[in-house]
Amino acid sequence: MAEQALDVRDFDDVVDFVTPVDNVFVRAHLGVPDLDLDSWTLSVEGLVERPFQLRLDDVLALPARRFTAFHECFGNPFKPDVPTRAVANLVWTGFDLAALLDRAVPLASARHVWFEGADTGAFDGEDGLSYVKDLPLETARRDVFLAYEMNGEPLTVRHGHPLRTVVPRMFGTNSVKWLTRIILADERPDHMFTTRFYTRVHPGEQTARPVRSVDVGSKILGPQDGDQLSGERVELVGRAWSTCEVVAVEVSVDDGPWRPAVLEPLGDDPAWQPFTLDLRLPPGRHRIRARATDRDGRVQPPPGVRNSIHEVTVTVSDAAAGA
Ligand SMILES: Nc1nc2c(c(=O)[nH]1)N[C@H]1C(S)=C(S)[C@@H](COP(=O)(O)O)O[C@H]1N2
Ligand SMILES: [Mo]
Repeated sequence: MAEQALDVRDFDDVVDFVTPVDNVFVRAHLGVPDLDLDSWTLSVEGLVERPFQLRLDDVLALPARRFTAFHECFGNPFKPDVPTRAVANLVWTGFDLAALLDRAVPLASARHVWFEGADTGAFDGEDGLSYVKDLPLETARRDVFLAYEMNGEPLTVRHGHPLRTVVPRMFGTNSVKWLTRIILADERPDHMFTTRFYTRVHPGEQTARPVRSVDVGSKILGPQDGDQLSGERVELVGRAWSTCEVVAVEVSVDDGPWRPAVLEPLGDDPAWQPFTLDLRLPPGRHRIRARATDRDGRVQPPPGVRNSIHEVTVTVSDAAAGA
């Protein structure tokens, strides 16, 4: 039951720089809520001098900004080491959380910001849950964005209508959909999605940390796994992303040497970076792998880890011989 609710819809990868809304993965652990927009409010409460509530019109009237950011799911919380490679790149419109914090005026005792969505239900045997995430106050002030549009259109119901958080360069689990409450507190919430799931122990560490900053990653979007190709000349196309700029993507065919792909530099926005490489593949089956390295020196690891090197297997038909 709970696992069913994880993937509400399959998605097909496309090579577009901005992922069309219909091709974006959907995650809803408690199901998709049915909201009444007339009564919807966003409240800012807890350890603040001036708690307040906003209606949708108030939200839409705030000064807006827009940017492009990649959006990546951490993966199945029950299988944190298994790659799911659910990633998209989206244009978000909205405003910074900082504007709301300035208006509410956090008390000196406020250390954490909790974000709660309107969806409620059961997960992993516990009923009556809501979806809650949290960030340290300073991180939230710097990084959290509140979005009401995806790709220039109002958020669809599945993607969090009318308002969600977006936290660029953090895993999608931190971006709370159907947002209704922002709570300032002096401690972290002990909750299904904050301290039980979506935590991990990093190599060389003993204690689990919440799943926040993304790992370095890359994905081959063309050709796709299982493709039958009719020509020997193949343009490999993919995308790479990390918490900082990806400085190299290397490609290996059939266990051959790693060759550098042509990689676009990171622009002003926290978007993903396209890479391409022209390949010549003789007829037969071929395994193509891509491996990204970021400016901090992090490299995509071998299989067994959620962000392991991405590989696809394609077949070039015999008819292509001599083409
Ligand atoms: N309220 C709420 N927000 C949520 C979730 C959820 O189940 N409920 N799932 C999270 C997870 S795990 C991910 S990856 C992203 C997915 O956003 P999307 O469905 O718009 O792609 O939403 C996050 N925000
Ligand atoms: Mo996720």
